[in-house]
Amino acid sequence: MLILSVIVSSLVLVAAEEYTSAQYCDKTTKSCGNNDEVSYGKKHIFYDVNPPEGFNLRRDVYMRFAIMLAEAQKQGKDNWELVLPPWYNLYHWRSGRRQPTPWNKYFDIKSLKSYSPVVEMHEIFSKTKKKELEIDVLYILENYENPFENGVFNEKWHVKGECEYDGLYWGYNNITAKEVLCVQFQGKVSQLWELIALHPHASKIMFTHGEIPLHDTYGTKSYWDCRKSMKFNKNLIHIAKDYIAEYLKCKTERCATYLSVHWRRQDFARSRGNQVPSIAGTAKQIRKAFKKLPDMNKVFIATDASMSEINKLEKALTDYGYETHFFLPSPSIIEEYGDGGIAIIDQIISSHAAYFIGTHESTFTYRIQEEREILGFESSTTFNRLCPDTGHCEKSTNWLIVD
Ligand SMILES: Nc1nc2c(ncn2[C@@H]2O[C@H](COP(=O)(O)OP(=O)(O)O)[C@@H](O)[C@H]2O)c(=O)[nH]1
Ligand SMILES: *[C@@H]1O[C@H](CO)[C@@H](O)[C@H](O)[C@H]1NC(C)=O
Ligand SMILES: [Mg+2]
Repeated sequence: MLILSVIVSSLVLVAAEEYTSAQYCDKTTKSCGNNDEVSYGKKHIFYDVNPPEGFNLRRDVYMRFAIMLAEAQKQGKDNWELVLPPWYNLYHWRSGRRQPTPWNKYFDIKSLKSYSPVVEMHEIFSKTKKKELEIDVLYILENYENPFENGVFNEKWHVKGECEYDGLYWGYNNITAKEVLCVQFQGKVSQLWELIALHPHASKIMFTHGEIPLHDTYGTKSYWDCRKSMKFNKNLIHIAKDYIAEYLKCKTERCATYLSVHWRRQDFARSRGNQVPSIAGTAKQIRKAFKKLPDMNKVFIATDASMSEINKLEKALTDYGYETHFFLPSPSIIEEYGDGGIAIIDQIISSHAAYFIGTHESTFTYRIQEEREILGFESSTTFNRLCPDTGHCEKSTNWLIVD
């Protein structure tokens, strides 16, 4: 009994000590604890995403973390910053950009920062005195084998123990982790604070598989506030607007001169063949939409299709009498912005069209629809989809903006 109480009280003491030193670390701008580098009083959350996931799902994962940090900040927890994971080796990006790319290439960082405490990786590097950046704790998130135990989805997590990280640290070979833990996780992203609290000394915590934690709330005001802050890099906006003015003859935010289509092909055409239309079927559906838009005959197609598919669709639409446009980047734009930038330009041009038709269940399409909600388009011009040639065609969900 006596022994037990001694153990308990010394545990309490240790915990108290940890608490004070953590407090001290937060306030100082110099080195603290066992951490021999300048941390300017901030702690950092890093994350990465399952490698095969594309750009637009990653934008959604960003929002989960950005909202988590912004909400914490509102509640006075203001010592954490989110490190923007550089873009590296994306599965769909075949040309250009083999180096880890910072977020400012694609987004307006000032605008991101106006919503949530985010920093670029190079800001962290520039404050790191050592040759390597050391993550204190790296959590490898895993799904539970059975998310519906006893038929219910409960929020929970379970640290399985130490394990190995075989990821790429966003393409950098000078990042390491002191401790790597595998943890099963299901539920909302804010539940990650519980994992963070297990390591009061840690100032750099990383999560892999950032796509596993879910939005705390989807489609609420915080969701849209965050979404509105995700403005694109100004140069990309300029390129898109110049194109719209020159080829689509529009100089306003909500154009009345063209219809746009997100025609998702590649892996969608291969693995969801019965959910996407044929080339002829696509042209027919565009013709049907034009019937509702008298006096309009310009169509802009955003697509990841091959050149031969593009030529076939263009021919079919031209035969119907429509003026058909695709954004064909110059070599210098490809060099400067790569496939990621070109995809964003396609998205911006699609966003401003009088009428939009997207691809079912494509996050690329979802992001265009959100942009159109922000621009104030009538939702009937936005939540339209290409249907398969035959069979059932489920209606698009209308994700309406909340101001
Ligand atoms: N330029 C361009 N690229 C596209 C288009 N559609 C898809 N892609 C590329 O394919 C990727 C698809 O992945 P993701 O963004 O996750 O969207 P999802 O797979 O359609 O949900 C995009 O990030 C682009 O790199 C398009 O219309 N234009
Ligand atoms: C790690 O490598 C990258 C790319 O070479 C470099 O920009 C960065 O400064 C390095 N980080 C550190 C802490 O030395
Ligand atoms: Mg995808």
